[in-house]
Amino acid sequence: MRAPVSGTLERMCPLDCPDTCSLDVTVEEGRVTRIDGNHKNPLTEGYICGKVRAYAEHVYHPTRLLHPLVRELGSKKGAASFRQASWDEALALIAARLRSLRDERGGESILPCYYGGSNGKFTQDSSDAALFRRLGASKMHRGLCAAATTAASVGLYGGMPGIPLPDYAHARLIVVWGTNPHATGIHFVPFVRRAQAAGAKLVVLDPRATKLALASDLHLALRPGTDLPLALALHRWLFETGRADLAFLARHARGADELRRRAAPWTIARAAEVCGLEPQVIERFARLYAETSPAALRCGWGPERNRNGCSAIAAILALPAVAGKFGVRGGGYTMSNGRAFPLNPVVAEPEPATRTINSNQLGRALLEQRDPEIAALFVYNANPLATFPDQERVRRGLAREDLFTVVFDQVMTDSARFADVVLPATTFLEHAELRNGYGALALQYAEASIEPLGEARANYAVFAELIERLGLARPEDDFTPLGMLRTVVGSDEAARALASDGIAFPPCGEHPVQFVDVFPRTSDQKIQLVPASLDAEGEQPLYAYRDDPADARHPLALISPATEKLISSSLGELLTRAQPLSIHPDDAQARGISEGDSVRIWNALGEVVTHAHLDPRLRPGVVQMNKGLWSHHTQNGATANALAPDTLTDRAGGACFNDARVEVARVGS
Ligand SMILES: Nc1nc2c(c(=O)[nH]1)N[C@H]1C(S)=C(S)[C@@H](COP(=O)(O)OP(=O)(O)OC[C@H]3O[C@@H](n4cnc5c(=O)[nH]c(N)nc54)[C@H](O)[C@@H]3O)O[C@H]1N2
Ligand SMILES: Nc1nc2c(c(=O)[nH]1)N[C@H]1C(S)=C(S)[C@@H](COP(=O)(O)OP(=O)(O)OC[C@H]3O[C@@H](n4cnc5c(=O)[nH]c(N)nc54)[C@H](O)[C@@H]3O)O[C@H]1N2
Ligand code: SF4
Ligand SMILES: [Mo]
Repeated sequence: MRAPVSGTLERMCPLDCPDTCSLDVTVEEGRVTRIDGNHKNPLTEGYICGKVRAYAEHVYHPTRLLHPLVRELGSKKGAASFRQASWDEALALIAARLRSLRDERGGESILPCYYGGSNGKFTQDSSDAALFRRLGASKMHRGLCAAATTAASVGLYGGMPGIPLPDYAHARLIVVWGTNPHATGIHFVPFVRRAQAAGAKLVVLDPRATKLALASDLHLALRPGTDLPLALALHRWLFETGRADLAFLARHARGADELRRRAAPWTIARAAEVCGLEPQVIERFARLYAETSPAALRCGWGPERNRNGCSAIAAILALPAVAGKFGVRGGGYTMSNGRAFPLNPVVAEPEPATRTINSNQLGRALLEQRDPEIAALFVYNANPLATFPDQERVRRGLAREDLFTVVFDQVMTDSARFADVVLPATTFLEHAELRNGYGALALQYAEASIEPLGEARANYAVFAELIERLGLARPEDDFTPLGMLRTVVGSDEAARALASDGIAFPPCGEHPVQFVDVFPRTSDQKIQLVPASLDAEGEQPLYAYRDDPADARHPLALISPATEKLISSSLGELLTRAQPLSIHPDDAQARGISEGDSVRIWNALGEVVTHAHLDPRLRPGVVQMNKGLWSHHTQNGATANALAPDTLTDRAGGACFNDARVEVARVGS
């Protein structure tokens, strides 16, 4: 199917963002000239973020990969010294290497490396999954993001749809817990404002004074990683003061007594000390939450990115149950809405019983894994050097001369520089995609807006061709967009409707009320406040608090939240200015650091050199460098990820980026 040459096309944005905007893409003579929001997905309300309005700059950027590339003979890994190759040569080379490794060392010597947050159903877990399953490759656990939040929300509620974001306008109290929607999901902000205009109160829990925190009635600037004791103290207080909704719990939940027992050690005074807050502030929050309805809790991903991540999210999501906040419009919680649609996977064949490597420990796996050693790494839908923890270890792993690395991407990323073969990928404007929102309650299908640039190809086509070349094709395979659409939605009729309308809403409708229209999708439709499987999984029981990892030599907590300029590391080529370390003026003064000074930030894992920005909105003791930075953003090419440990959350194998503990000094002092 050829893309139209001119016109304004109804499309959607599949980038890793809760909002999944519906777009108007204007194409003139085969070139994208304008991208804006429309109203098709109601959450979009006709506007979009600056990143996607300017997305054509990414599509047509000079660093865009337009042809396959093969590493120059004799050049060093990481030197980015490539020669242009044909698709036929590149794919023949890859297929030959994958085949010989599978035959000689076993399929587990091959590791696919992806996260796929900006990819929909067509470009992640489609023909790529079929290829790697049929090769018997090692599997990758997607631990980078949402592993802990998913385990907690599925464990407690079976992935029940959350409060639709527009329904926050009906709340009398909004709790924004560890998310910064001004950067990470802008369409939520107006609903908060509308509620506030109608008299609702706003509470924000974040170590930084975000824009929403500055506009809030109560800001709890807790220490990073201490959400768990705070939430447990709220539970204890609710039970102790007779404000727990025992009738609701008896009817709709299991494990309330056990949760109460596990929360018992956490008095407000003790939590206040651990969280670094005044006890009165926590008590004020507790009262406000207990006494106000409807109360809506928007939980973000900030609380999951540390050693207590999974327990913390579970304890937070248990609050509306214990406080009896469900059953009214604007009451309950929202985490991810990614499970609102019952959808089939593109590839249903079972995963082989091969080993699983956690993406958070990629560097360690590349350097230390044996029996068999990882001999081929196939990177796509990810930029591991920029986004995975323990960057120096990842770098040493990618620098292995005996590792065969393929990087399939749209632009020359830091990771792609380490490849043996680079493959050029299409952007969402050049391929078809099907995307299920994780904030928006909508499923959207969009065809390509323009022809692929240069020789760029879509994931589904490239992996399907590798399947063919390796002789792994099966008669039932259909990795064409319409074939995959049919598989995912389950019938020709539903596929035709989606292909012509471009959008569908979930069976629960656009405005479900929790415990009226939607219920827990657990086996008995009850909330599991202490899910047995989660409880059994960790080294310690669920809700056991693990202490701050700081030591005397590394006293500062380094957090790396999202910036409005990037999506994870995507679009990093467009951000050309150096990026700072943000530090509180008190912490700066104690170290003789002034605005703009070059500073060294280090711990046992690595070191970053960049300039300092003094920011009084940070909690003292907390420093910040944004997530997703590239090597060109700092003076020594290292980023926050060089300081992020490859340790895991208490269960679910999640990332602990915000457990980085560091010291900072002025360069030259
Ligand atoms: N512009 C833009 N939008 C994005 C992204 C992006 O990179 N750029 N990324 C997308 C992706 S992949 C995701 S997962 C989402 C993430 O969306 P958010 O949940 O908003 O994620 P973060 O920016 O990582 O963190 C949110 C807030 O948590 C705070 N925080 C850090 N540690 C803690 C803690 O221990 N407890 C509490 N309570 N707060 C803490 C941070 O200061 C930050 O303000 O956004 C998506 N949207
Ligand atoms: N320090 C720190 N690091 C973090 C985090 C943090 O909080 N702190 N948070 C993490 C989070 S929330 C996430 S989700 C991860 C994300 O980590 P990654 O998944 O690595 O995310 P991106 O940086 O967006 O990388 C996606 C890459 O895939 C490419 N790509 C996009 N679409 C396609 C396609 O169709 N085909 C192919 N072949 N390539 C494509 C993009 O160009 C981009 O280079 O990062 C994590 N990294
Ligand atoms: S990144 Fe988010 S806000 Fe921006 S266009 Fe895409 S879905 Fe909308
Ligand atoms: Mo993420």
